[in-house]
Amino acid sequence: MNPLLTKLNIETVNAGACFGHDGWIEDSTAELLDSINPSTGETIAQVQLCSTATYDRVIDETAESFKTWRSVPAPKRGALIRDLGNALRENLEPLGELVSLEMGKIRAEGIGEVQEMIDICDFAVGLSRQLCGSTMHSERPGHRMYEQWHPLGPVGIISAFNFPVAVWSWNAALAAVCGDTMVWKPSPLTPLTAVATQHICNRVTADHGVSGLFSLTIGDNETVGGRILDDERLPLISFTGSSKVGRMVASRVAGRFGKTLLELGGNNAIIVEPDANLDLAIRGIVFGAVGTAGQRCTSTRRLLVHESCIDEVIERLKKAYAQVSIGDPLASSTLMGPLITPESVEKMTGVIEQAISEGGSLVCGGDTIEGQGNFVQPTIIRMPVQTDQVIEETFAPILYVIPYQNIGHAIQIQNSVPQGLSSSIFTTNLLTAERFLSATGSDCGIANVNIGTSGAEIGGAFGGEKETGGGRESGSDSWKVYMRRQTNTINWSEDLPLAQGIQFG
Ligand code: UN1
Repeated sequence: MNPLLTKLNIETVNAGACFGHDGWIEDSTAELLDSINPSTGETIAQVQLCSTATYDRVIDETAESFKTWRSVPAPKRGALIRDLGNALRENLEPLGELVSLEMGKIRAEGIGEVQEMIDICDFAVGLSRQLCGSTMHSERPGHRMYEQWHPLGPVGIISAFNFPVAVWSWNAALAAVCGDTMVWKPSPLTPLTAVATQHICNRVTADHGVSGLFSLTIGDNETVGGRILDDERLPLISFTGSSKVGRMVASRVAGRFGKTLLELGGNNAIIVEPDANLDLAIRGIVFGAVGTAGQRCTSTRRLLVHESCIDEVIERLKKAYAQVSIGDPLASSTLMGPLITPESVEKMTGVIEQAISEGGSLVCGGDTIEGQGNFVQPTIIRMPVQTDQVIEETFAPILYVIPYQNIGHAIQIQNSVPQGLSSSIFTTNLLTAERFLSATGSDCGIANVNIGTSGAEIGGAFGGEKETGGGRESGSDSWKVYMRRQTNTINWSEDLPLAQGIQFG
């Protein structure tokens, strides 16, 4: 057994389905899923894939539990999430290291991911006393109008490999304080971090005498994923993944009038103006493009540079890229770990070839790294214009650098992609910054000034427009999607006046 699992107090990792402390469902006939270390190709552990019967059992428990959880006062629900945050604090290092081991992001980012889980728990605890509705003035005498927010129901959470636990927590912490129970289908590429997180949840819910609040079903996309999408018992499906799959998810869930919260592809650009502080810009670009080996939804994929400074920016980036140490994500000197699968490496190679055939010239990188693991070089390609390949999201550390003539032109290039997640500008000119943030500026859900495209804090709403899917998770008022709104009109008069002044009879 991997020592990290021992540190996390996990004796058994086999079962792939669970609905609480006494709710692990062992199935000796189940197919096994390998959790593979992307740095070595070796199997870390095996997890049972959830069968149809097991899936149904878990959802029954999750739906049953909703009937009691929805009536627990919201601040009491917050107390459970406070304890979850504390349990995550206690497990910050081993869980963060497990994220690095299984997903391949470097240790600092693995721990950062667990910190993000702790942060959203803290946010949700405060929120549990602020699930506020509005009051409105009725047009009728002796009437009062207001709205209130009720728990919605059990939520299906389908998460991606790149943030194997944090994105679940954004949904889970909010859904829990909103009074919803939930079932989680993690990416089949990262089952082990999900099992570890479920164990942590189980200890906390057991302390509170709660079962069926956080449930787990590890399975393939069709058996478990498809069932979740079609399951009438789940009024909301939160899906993180590609725009292609998200399009299918949206229409399939809409077909049964379910709600979706979609976090799909990004093709995020940084604009560098001639007056930018280039020291800051270079650091922001390298973190955005190389961090997490380019496998964040928010990774910087396009760099739009004013033609007057593009040569200097490229030269400085080339130097910075030469310093990027690639290797074991758990080694303290490493800045970039592997890609998640050998297929991702193959995809990256093909995309680089295609970009070059569309007129791109390789500035640095471009190669895979021989030996064990899915290691590649971070790559910069200078493009004369934004070509067909550039407008597609590739989950790899490829940065396209494109020149522009003026800020209007830069904004036009930046918005001319199907995705609309994150964007940023480096400038010291107030007017340019404001123009970028205005209604005629960036069309993305996230627009930053003098910081990069990735690494958002949990306090703001996270998500984007167009093919990014329109969903908002995490901070601000994202909680509303996990609740149902009810408008109430109360007549405390002795009369029955109708709205719009209608006289009836
Ligand atoms: C993702 O890539 O799916 O803003 C989420 C960021 C992180 C979350 C990314 N806080 O880069």
